[in-house]
Amino acid sequence: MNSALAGKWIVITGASSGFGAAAARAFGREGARLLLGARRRGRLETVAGEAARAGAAEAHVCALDVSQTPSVEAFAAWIRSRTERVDVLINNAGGALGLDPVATGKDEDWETMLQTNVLGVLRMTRALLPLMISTPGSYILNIGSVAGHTAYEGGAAYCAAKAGELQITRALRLELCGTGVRVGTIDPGIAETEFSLVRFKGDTARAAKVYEGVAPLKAEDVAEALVWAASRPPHVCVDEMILKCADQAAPHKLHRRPPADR
Ligand code: NDP
Ligand code: 8X3
Repeated sequence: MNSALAGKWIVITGASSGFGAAAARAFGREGARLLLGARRRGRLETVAGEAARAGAAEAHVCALDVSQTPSVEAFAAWIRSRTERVDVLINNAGGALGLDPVATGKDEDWETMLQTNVLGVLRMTRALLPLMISTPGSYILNIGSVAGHTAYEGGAAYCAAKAGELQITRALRLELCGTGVRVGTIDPGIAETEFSLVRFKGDTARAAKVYEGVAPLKAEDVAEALVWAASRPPHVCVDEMILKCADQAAPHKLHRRPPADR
């Protein structure tokens, strides 16, 4: 157990699957207190149980839709009813919808991507900032993506959203310098979670093809990076971290093993 995180209050958005769920289990192993949000409450309860069994001091869940301001405000009120401090906020909720070129892109996909990945981060941060400014050494950790650094075909809205997340992180870092609140972004490359299943709207075969022949990041790899960043001493801020699997040198440069070598 890393005593730096024992008993700390950790808020994780999008904790019902993927990176968020793995982070809940990983911070649980450190003995932290967890406040978990996402839309699928049943899945959240399962994750909270796993985190508690892993060693979390406390693990609580609340339904949250980061694309809706009233939902974010209600989530923040629920947090304030449980604690006067937030040590770490992990803005992880988000994802991609579709891989259409701009010419055939759909309004509803673009709107959802910008609502969750961009406005969700702004709303959640605004709602919890008072609790973080009053907590010495607190840390806002956003989940970006290599897509925020490098564009790819079919990714215009998602890449724009993650580039937006990166610039929000940078602006906040400047705004909060001197308050003691740290701000950083962890930007992963290809990782096997429900991300592609969501992007391709339940098409399991298309989602599986994304990872064919590569050894992608696991959700646990990203969770370990979050735990490492969050457990640095208060004078250290991990501003920006890009994390890719060895098989991915750039979004387009993926080493795929031939079937015989898998
Ligand atoms: P998952 O689809 O497994 O997890 C996404 C999480 O976000 C779920 O818990 C989902 O919960 C939650 N979520 C989505 N929309 C909302 C919403 N409106 N309000 C609240 N919660 C929401 O994918 P990942 O774990 O991979 O994705 C996590 C983050 O990592 C995302 O921001 C994604 O863009 C980013 N990312 C993913 C990469 C990858 O290759 N997997 C690489 C780089 C970044 P629910 O549906 O229950 O609301
Ligand atoms: C997810 C990684 O490369 O599919 O953010 O956009 S990628």
